[in-house]
Amino acid sequence: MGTSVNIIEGSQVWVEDQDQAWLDGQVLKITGQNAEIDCSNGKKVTLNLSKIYPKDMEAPAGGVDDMTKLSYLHEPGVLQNLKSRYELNEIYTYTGNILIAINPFQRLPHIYDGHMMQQYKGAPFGELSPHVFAVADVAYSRAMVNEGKSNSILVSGESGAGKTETTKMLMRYLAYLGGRAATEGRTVEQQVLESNPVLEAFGNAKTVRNNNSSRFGKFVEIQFDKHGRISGAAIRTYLLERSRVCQINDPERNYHCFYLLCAAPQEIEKYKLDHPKTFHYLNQSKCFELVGISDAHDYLATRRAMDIVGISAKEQEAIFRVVAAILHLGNIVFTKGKEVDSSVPKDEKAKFHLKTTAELLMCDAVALEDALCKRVMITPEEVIKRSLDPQSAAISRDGLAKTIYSRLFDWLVDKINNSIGQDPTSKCLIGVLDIYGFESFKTNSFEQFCINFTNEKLQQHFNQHVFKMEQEEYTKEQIDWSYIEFVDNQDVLDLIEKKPGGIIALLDEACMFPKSTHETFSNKLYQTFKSHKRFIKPKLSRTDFTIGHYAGEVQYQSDQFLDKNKDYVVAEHQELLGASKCQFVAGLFPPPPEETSKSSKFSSIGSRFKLQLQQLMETLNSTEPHYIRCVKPNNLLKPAIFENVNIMQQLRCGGVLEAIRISCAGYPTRRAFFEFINRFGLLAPEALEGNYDEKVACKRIMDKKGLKGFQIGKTKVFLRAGQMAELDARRSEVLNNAAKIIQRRVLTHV
Ligand code: AD9
Ligand code: MG
Repeated sequence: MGTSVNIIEGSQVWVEDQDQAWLDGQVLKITGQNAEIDCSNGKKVTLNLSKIYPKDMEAPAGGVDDMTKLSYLHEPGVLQNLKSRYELNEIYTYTGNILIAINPFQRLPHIYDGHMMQQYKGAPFGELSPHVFAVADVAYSRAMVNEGKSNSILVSGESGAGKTETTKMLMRYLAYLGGRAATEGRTVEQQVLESNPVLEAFGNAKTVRNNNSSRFGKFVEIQFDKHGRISGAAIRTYLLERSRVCQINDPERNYHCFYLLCAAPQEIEKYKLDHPKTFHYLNQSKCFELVGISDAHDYLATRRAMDIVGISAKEQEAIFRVVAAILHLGNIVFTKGKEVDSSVPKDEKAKFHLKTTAELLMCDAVALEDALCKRVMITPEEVIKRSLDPQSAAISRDGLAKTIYSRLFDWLVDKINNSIGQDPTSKCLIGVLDIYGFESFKTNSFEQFCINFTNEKLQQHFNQHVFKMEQEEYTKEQIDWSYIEFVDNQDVLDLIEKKPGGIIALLDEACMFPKSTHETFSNKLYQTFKSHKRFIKPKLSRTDFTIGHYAGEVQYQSDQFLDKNKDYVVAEHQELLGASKCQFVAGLFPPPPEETSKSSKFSSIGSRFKLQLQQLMETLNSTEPHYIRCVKPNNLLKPAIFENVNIMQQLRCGGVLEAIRISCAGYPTRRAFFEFINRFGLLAPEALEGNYDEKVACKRIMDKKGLKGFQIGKTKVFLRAGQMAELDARRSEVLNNAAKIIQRRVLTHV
């Protein structure tokens, strides 16, 4: 994107800066390829011309609502534009068809109210200020006009960037467009909307990045009938974080539902509950309450939402009974038993929790203890019951808690889907995707691996789409353009998902082979991908591996990969709960399907996830996509703080810069003929004499200035990156000279 020919002494420019990402300043002196710059913060720096970018001095103070309107499409220009808009609480900006949304971290007045919805309804795209409603409106009208072509809205961004809030806004707007006049009873759109609080109560938790972080991915498909009314919906969820149920870090929280239940006075006695600090699954962190949130209030709100989505009172009772049972289960602490390597509940308290858990799950207490503390071993000769030591018993207990919880979550999703109902005749669908963004932490495990895999998939989809849109614009203007290269991430995807031989396949192999450890698994990776461009073996570790993702390198710790990839339920647990006297609990543990062969029994989280993603991509590929990129302006979760470096990084990861790069590789700046002539006519006044043809005049201006590679379309001039800046530089020379001449004249007259 760099252009330097147009930078002269006195030019206003942007220079790269470690702390601020970009600093503005003025060029003092140019010596050869180096420029000395006086930065606005007082710093003086000398940099190679290729490292500095011209600053657009004519950019409007409040920014432009679409990046493609920027004269200079480069990183600092993009950042400056977002910043000046954010200062005015303009949180939405387009980059062509992509909507960038910067989290305001405060309720902005009126921007989502009924009046706003009314305004956006049917308004041509781009006529009103950028908004989520505008994106939803395009999706809806395209879907309705173009019957048979589904639309999807893909919302992405890092944790806390505002994906879920944005998704809810989109759903509200679609419900408004496709809703019926208020009638008695539940309507489909009401059910669709109320599915959100239910899923959030069970699938969201406070993390350090977001007080209401979704710990699962979600694709909601809203179906419309031929009159444009919502007629059904389907919710698909992805990869709920299971480990959180029994392990949390300070100052995070477990899933909201646990705290909601402990705060409900009417339930405490029934389920023998107490303050969250008395439960092991909750007290590993000292955070119990959330500022500004009443768990007791949210409990009632969740129950109301459950009513609306069609979960019966009896089912609700069972759901919360299971939630309580998980809390009690976590408090069953083990100690060594009489025999070697055996375990028993530690004390009276542990026995109380064991008994309570069994009561709530309606299963036999002795059978529960056995299921936790013993394992049945089947050898060719006999069947023996082996005892587990206290540590293994605790692992067994946590495994049970995770299985129950994730099945409960899946049950809720199924129930909501069944109760809302599908419209098999619907030809018009709008899908909304709210899925975790790229993650790179200090330690990265299997979850990050899956999440980043998802993002690679979506990134490929995004690139291909942006690319296609560019091409379409060029075709429309009938200009020829040769194929422009863009960075394809197919090589990373192959590394991860190729069958056979990709990381997921190798992981599955390792999981099937009883003697594997994470060491043998890592070694296998090192051998296999020794010369893979995207795979790196870190120097200081013998089991970590690094993947060069499109958004940056991530180093993964392999030690829990095998365990986390294995997807099986301990047979004893299955048997115990399958026999529960509570129909609801037993229903969560249906008898496993008859095994046909040993190998078909093996199922892994990684492979299942890969399959789910494949299906998602197939769905998305059959839709017309719309993209919303959410950006988190700071890590303090506070309004009005705009952290340059942080935001730049997200624009990079979200592919916004890549989209800009793709566009820069072609003809990033377009100007209608008359606009172009108004601005640059003075560079070739002779071209504008008499009755001139606009098209010819534009070409003459360009030719006179010796510019090459541009294109003249049907209505617009298409400029290569940097050409606009160059024309501007020539233009200011002309203006300066004119000013000097006038000045001289004035002086000589005095
Ligand atoms: V995560 O990956 O699920 O951890 P999200 O979903 O991207 O994350 P979320 O939508 O939950 O983030 O937004 C985080 C918080 O930012 C919300 O709880 C709000 O307090 C705040 N937020 C986000 N968007 C808006 C908005 N448009 N207006 C006001 C907002 N506040
Ligand atoms: Mg979320």
